[in-house]
Amino acid sequence: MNRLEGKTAIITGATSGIGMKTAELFAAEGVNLILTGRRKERLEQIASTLKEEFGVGVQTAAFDVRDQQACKEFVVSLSDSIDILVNNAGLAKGTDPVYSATFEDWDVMIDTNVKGLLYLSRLISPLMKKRNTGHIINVGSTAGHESYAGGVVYTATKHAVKAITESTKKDLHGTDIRVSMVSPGLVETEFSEVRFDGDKEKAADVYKGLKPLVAQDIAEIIVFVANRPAHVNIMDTIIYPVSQSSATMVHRNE
Ligand code: NDP
Ligand code: 8X3
Repeated sequence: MNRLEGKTAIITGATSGIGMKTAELFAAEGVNLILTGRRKERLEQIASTLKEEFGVGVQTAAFDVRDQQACKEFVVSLSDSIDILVNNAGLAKGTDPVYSATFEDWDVMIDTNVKGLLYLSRLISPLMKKRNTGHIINVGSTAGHESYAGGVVYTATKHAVKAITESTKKDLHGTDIRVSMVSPGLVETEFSEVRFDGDKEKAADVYKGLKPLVAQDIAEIIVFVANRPAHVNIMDTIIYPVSQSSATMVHRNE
């Protein structure tokens, strides 16, 4: 049953990977979209494709979620009521240990994955509260359930997303607003290229010898979570590829 038709969703980080695929699957369900990310041209291209293919409304807003003022201006500019906020924008930078990682990488991850997600939640949740309806879906990670060497700050940010999701649910206790999290393992997107500063070979090695998840696998879960009956609040879903059993247990064919 499609309960999503005619709803309006904001997706952060819709220029690639999980966010872009979620936009497509929502559009196929008749959801009107507000797509965000920093790469303006990509956003415009994606919007025009989705409008043409699915006949839904698609607006775009290019801004950096780390910029609190830009987040505020974005929310003030909204003309439609927001039914769904998918807090997906995020990234990892590097795999260096605590004793040699760069402060810059830490700032980027904390400012994007934690503060950016918080800014949007802080700004959109009052609008949902006023209407007593809405759904905030945060993209966490298996790294929010388990820490690993080389992920001191990335795993910390995703543990924070888990805490934020749970506290947000509790802050909105007694309202009809739903709060969920989706926690993927290894998904082949631009994620590893970003993590390794554009080093394609290093990025490809992450998925070598296994069949990783793809963006579609996670987008389908996000749509499923959003499409439950109004009284059903899925708190979290953990999704691994079958060849992964933990952050470090990854079975690879030689
Ligand atoms: P991608 O790199 O393909 O997509 C990341 C998206 O986030 C892009 O659209 C990017 O847009 C956006 N983004 C990054 N930084 C900012 C910023 N400062 N302001 C606005 N937008 C930003 O990776 P994924 O699709 O894999 O990642 C999506 C989410 O999924 C992230 O939160 C990631 O942590 C999480 N995740 C990914 C996993 C994986 O293995 N791939 C596993 C578990 C979780 P732009 O560059 O245009 O700004
Ligand atoms: C991304 C998955 O294992 O690279 O969140 O941390 S992992």
